[in-house]
Amino acid sequence: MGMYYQPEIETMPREELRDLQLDRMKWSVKHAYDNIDFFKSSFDEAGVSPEDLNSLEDLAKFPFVVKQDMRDAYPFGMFAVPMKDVARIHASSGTTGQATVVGHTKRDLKNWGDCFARGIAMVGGSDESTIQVSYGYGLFTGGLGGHAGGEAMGCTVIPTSSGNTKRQVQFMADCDTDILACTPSYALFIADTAIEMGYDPAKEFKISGVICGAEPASENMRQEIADKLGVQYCDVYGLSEIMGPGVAMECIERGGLHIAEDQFYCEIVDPDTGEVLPDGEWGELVITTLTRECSPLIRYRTRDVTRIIEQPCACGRTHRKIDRLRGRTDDMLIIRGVNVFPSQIEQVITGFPEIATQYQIILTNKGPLDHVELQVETEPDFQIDEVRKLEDLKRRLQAELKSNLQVAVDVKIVEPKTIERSMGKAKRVIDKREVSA
Ligand code: DLL
Repeated sequence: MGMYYQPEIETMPREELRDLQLDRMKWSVKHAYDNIDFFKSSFDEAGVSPEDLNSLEDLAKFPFVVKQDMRDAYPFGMFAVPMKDVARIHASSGTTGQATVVGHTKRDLKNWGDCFARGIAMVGGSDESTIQVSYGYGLFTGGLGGHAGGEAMGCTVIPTSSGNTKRQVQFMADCDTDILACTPSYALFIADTAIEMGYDPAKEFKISGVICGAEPASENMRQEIADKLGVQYCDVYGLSEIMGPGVAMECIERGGLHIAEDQFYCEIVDPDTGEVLPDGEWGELVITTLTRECSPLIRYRTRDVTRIIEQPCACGRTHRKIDRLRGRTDDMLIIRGVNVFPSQIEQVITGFPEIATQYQIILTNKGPLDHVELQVETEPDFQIDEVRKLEDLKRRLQAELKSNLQVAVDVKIVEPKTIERSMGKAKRVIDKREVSA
């Protein structure tokens, strides 16, 4: 077992950890009930009160809170502390509807930094490491979350934020970056840019770890990033409503992300019935914050699909893991009645060495029938002008997609670098379907 950032918490015996969780959960539930009107009315309506919580399992008696509830409370209706104690606010992008605002006290920010710092330790980082934070800074939680983690660990932090990709590469090369934190799509873009600039980052750069999250990445995409940069890949999960990056992070053993269980209690529920599912079953992740002062959330429905993995981890950490995220219940595409996650499409295309990892799905409909176009790029060394080879590639890819997804996909192969690159979360799906009356 290596050196950990907070070993006394991360390797706590499970019984002790559960006791700690229950104490904190009692505090959090009461804190929410006493200080936030929404929780008072929602608990009252469901006929439960904070006194009904006597075991961790009792939490299932409490009602859920969803994103819309937070929107309705915009901007500060769900804050449990007076404004003078609010050190910072963040907001979700709000591309669909009203943004949601989340507040953090000083202590909330400290806990957040500590959570992210555990991930830095998971990729072998220490106070001697240099971390380059290439998540966007601002209302999005990636930049400042990664930044807080680097500072908590005592790293040298390079706050490049996202954008200006050649300069990102230059900093990595010149400042001996050890750890890069950014979205997987941006990590790949940075790696490709470095290669284009004539570097072999896996050999020439000091970098040894990436902390990537904010969007799903297929196994092959992770492998491509790890190979091109020559790094250990740590998947980091989080969401602005609950905190930001650092809710769960992946250690060197892989096979799932350790939940920061001293800070968050996770349940998996059936997305349709809301019933709590046993460990190991796939369903929707529901999170309860255990320590948050400004924006406590009791049973927040994330819409993210995963499962809990309970076997002990060889790294020594006792915090349970969630499996890598499959996608969101609301990202799931229903194409001709079939459920399809964009990540399934990604998994298929990354199995074709001739095809680059960038892709875009364009959905249209003619009458009642959905039409799916998948745009993919060839790798730069593929002879795209050889028509027969191209036709053959297209046919094989279409067949593979059809057998994996059970849906016909119209593949359009385009030249390298045609599809727009993302410096944050990639936009994989363009849905132009008109809803029929
Ligand atoms: O994306 C926070 C974050 C920043 C996480 C940087 C990791 C790294 P939001 O913008 O609120 O917050 O989006 C949260 O992104 O509900 C998931 O659907 C998705 N997501 C986050 N991390 C992962 C991951 C940030 N590791 C939403 N794998 C979440 C897959 C992820 N999806």
